[in-house]
Amino acid sequence: MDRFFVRNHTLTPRIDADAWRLRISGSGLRGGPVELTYRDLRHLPSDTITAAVECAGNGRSFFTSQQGQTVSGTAWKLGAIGVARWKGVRLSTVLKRAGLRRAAVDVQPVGLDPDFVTGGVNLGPVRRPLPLDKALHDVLLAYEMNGEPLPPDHGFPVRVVVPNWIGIASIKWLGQLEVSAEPLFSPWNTQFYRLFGPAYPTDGELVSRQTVKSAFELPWEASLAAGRQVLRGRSWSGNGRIRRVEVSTDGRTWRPARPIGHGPVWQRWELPWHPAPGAYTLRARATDVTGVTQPETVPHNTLGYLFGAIVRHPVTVV
Ligand SMILES: Nc1nc2c(c(=O)[nH]1)N[C@H]1C(S)=C(S)[C@@H](COP(=O)(O)O)O[C@H]1N2
Ligand SMILES: [Mo]
Repeated sequence: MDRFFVRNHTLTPRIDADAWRLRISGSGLRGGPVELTYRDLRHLPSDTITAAVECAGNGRSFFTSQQGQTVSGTAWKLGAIGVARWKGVRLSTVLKRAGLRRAAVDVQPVGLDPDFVTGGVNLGPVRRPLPLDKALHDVLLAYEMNGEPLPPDHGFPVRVVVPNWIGIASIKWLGQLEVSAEPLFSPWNTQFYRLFGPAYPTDGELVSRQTVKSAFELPWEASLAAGRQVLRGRSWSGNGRIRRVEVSTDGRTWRPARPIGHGPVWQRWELPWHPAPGAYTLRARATDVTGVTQPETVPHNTLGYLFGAIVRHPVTVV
C-alpha cells in the first residue's frame, strides 16, 4: 500500500470513524434521508473485489513527450494506477436499503476533504455523479484495502471503488450520497474529466471508462546487460480482459508476448530478448476483449486524459 499512488485535489482529512456518518438523501429516494454509522456499514453483508484505481491522467506526460502537445495537470508516466483487494459493502445494498424510487437516475458521492478552490473560485467538496445502472452494477463502498482498514491517504474510513472507471469516480472520504431523479452535475463532470480538443464537441466529451494500456516492468530509461534477457510487462483495460499483447524492440516488427497467468486486472506477459549493446526503444501494444488495440497516437485533449497510445520506453543495453 506504500507504493499505491496518491492523488488528492486538496488535503488528506483525518476522520474519526466513530463520529463518521454517511448521509443518503435526494429526490431519488422513496422515503426521507437515511444515515449510516461506520458500525452500521460494517454490519451489512460484505463483498471483496480486486480492482484498480487509475487516474484519468495516467500517461499524461506522453501527450507532450511523444506527440509534442501541451496538456495541463500532473505529468504522470504510467504510475497513476494501483490495484488492491477492497472489502466493503456494495453500493447497491446501501441504496436498496435506503429505498430507491423507480425514477432515480444518478447517485453523487461527496467527499469530506476540504473544498476545492481553483483560480479563486470555491468549487465545493470533491464530488462526481454516477449513473444509477453503474452504481447498482459493481460499485463498492470500501472500508478495507488489502486486509487492513483504509489508510488515511486512500480514503479512511470509507471510499467508493468504481471498477474500470477513471479514478475520480472512486470518491475518497465518502460523507454523502445524493440520489436523484434528475441528472446531476458537478464541476467534476462538466468542467473536468471531459475531453476538450479539436477532435471533440465544443462542450467536451464525458470520460467514464478507462482505456487500454501497457507498461514494461522496467525503470524508465532502464539499463540492461547485453545477451540473454527476458522482458516483462503488463497490460490492462477498462473494457475488460486483455486478449493479446505484442512487443517491438526494433521499431519495426512485432512479436507476440507470452501471457503469464491471468490476474483479475493486469495481464502480465514476457518475451525473451537477446540485445547487442546500444540504445533501444521498447514498445508494447495490447488488444482487449472488445477488440480495441493501442494505437500509435491518440487525439489531443487539453486536460491530457486517457493516453491509450503505445508508449515508447527508452532502454540502454551495455
Ligand atoms: N474526496 C476525494 N476523492 C477523490 C479525490 C479527491 O481529491 N478527493 N481524487 C480522485 C482522483 S482524481 C483519483 S485518481 C483517485 C486516487 O485515489 P488514490 O489516491 O487512492 O490512489 O481518487 C479520487 N477520489
Ligand atoms: Mo485522477
